[in-house]
Amino acid sequence: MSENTQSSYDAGKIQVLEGLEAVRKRPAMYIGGTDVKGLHHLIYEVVDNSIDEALAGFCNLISVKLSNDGSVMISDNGRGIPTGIHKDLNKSAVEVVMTVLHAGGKFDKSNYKVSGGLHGVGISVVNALSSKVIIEVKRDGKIHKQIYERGIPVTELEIIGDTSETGTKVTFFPDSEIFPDVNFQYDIVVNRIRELAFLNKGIKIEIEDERNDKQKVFEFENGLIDFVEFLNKTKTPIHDELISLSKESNDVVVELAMQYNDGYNETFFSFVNNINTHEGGTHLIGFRTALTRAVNDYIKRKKIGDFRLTGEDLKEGLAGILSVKVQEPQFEGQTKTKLGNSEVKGIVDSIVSSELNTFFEENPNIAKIICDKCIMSAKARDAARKARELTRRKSVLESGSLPGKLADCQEKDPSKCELYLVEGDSAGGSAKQGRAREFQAILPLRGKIINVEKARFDRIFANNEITTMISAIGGNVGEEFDSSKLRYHKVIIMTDSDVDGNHITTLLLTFFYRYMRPLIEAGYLYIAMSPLYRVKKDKKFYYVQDDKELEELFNKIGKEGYEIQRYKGLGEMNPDQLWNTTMDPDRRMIKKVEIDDAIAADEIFSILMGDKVEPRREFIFEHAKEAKNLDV
Ligand code: 0RA
Repeated sequence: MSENTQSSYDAGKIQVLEGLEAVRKRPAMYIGGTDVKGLHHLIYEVVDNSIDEALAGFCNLISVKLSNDGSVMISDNGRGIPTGIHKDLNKSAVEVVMTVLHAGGKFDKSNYKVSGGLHGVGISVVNALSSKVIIEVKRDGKIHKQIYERGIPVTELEIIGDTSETGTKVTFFPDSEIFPDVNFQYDIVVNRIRELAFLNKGIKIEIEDERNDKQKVFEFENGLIDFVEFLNKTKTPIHDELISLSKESNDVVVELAMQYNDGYNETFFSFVNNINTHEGGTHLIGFRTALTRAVNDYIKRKKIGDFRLTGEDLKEGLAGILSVKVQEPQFEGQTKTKLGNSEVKGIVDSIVSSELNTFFEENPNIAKIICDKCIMSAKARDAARKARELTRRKSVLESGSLPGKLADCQEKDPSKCELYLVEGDSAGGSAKQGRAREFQAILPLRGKIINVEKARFDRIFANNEITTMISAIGGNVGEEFDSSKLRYHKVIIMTDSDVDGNHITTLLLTFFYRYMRPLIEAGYLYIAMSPLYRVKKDKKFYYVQDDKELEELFNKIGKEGYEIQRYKGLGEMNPDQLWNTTMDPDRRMIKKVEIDDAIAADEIFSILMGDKVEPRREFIFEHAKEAKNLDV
């Protein structure tokens, strides 16, 4: 090795170490965080590389295995990472991919890389954040293997056998020095892998969980069409044939599948380069513009009536997926899930417009069904608006006055204020007496809360409990939601821990999910965990949430000389007890409501609260162990 090569080699080595060290110091910058989400991101990062290989046309099988020893193995039948020495960096291409940040593009720039745009940082980040990685490459007739620890190679790239196959296999152990919890959850991985299989038709993706002996295989011949059928599985479609298209223009691939159902909610998800664009963006605007215009034009052309529909009118009962693939996506927004590329709007608009016009002309029956549905939605919206205007004076919603049932707090700064939504008058009374009135407000809910999954907004907003809640919380609902008008930054659902209580909690969660989702996304919605038992021993009180905790307490304090009280409901607690157990910020347990996976959440709410019985039975059967108290 010449002196010159030696020094550039060392320089390269130092750069690699600095790069990997940076990843270990600030993992959040590369994978978003070290929570459960960040942990699972490691799997997606590797799988994305295999998906890229498949999209380039060289791979059609990807396997993921969650193993007993805590590792994850991801293998594919692609070309295999090149094993030859990279001239500039003086090491094998495998080692470059494994140790250099953003090495992906260093090989063939011609490659059409679309997956993994969100973080898209590459396998080197997974390597840096794993206590150990084993990589095996089958290529050029040989099996090559190398081992890394915390990003640093501990063996050479060795040839360990012969093979006639090609492919890449990555096995990694997430580093417990980085991740507080290194337990992978089968359901989370399954949901993402299913989604990837829907979005990239023809790729077979297998998952196996050795720890619980579970496995699944996903392969969808019809891609997005299968995806929309999956979304509508828990609903009742109003036309048989789906609308679908797949077109490319100016290097942007646009794919769409949609189908209306008889429900009132929209179940529409948009993706850019396989990433769920929760915050929407130019592609979604292009789609909505085209859909609204196509339906309005059809209504006019066929003289169906004198209506001018808005984008809102077209959402009712719409299930669909819009998936675009863009060469250089610009992600914006708070969570970097909003597409910013302005050129994409026009491209999607023009493709969707021309395809929809053709579809409507060729399928007049379906076109008519969709127009009728949207017109009905527009009429209901119009009637609701007129009714509101007539009763404006009386309406709590618009008068700006607060509901009489609300016991408000003294503090006015929303970031310091809490609102307890309390089941029943008796618990409401105790909560009003027991609370810290400076910053805690109480709203007792006594009437029936409407099931928003089965009603249109006109009926929903005629429901007393719903309107009082909306005016107490401030910030409005739906399209008009404005977080700057919220009166509390903690809204805490407090119900009994029994069947009725769980039912009310689910009804409230469904309402917040469908009509105030930004409140959940901001992390402002909580569930209070009230205790089931109070144990008294040696003049000390212990509050425990369930039987398991009770067992643990007995292990600690012994099983003799104690008194035990089982709480039947919140109403049985006196104001002091309620404060001590469930409301005192220093002692209470509250659970933040989070939606990690909007598609799974939609499925759960429509299963639990929708009107199809069969999926509900299946769901309860599958989840019976986790949710003994689930009442539907
Ligand atoms: C660099 C270059 C080539 C393929 C890959 C990387 C590659 C990476 C991964 C990661 C997981 N599976 C993968 N499969 C392939 C192109 C190789 C060539 O030109 O033959």
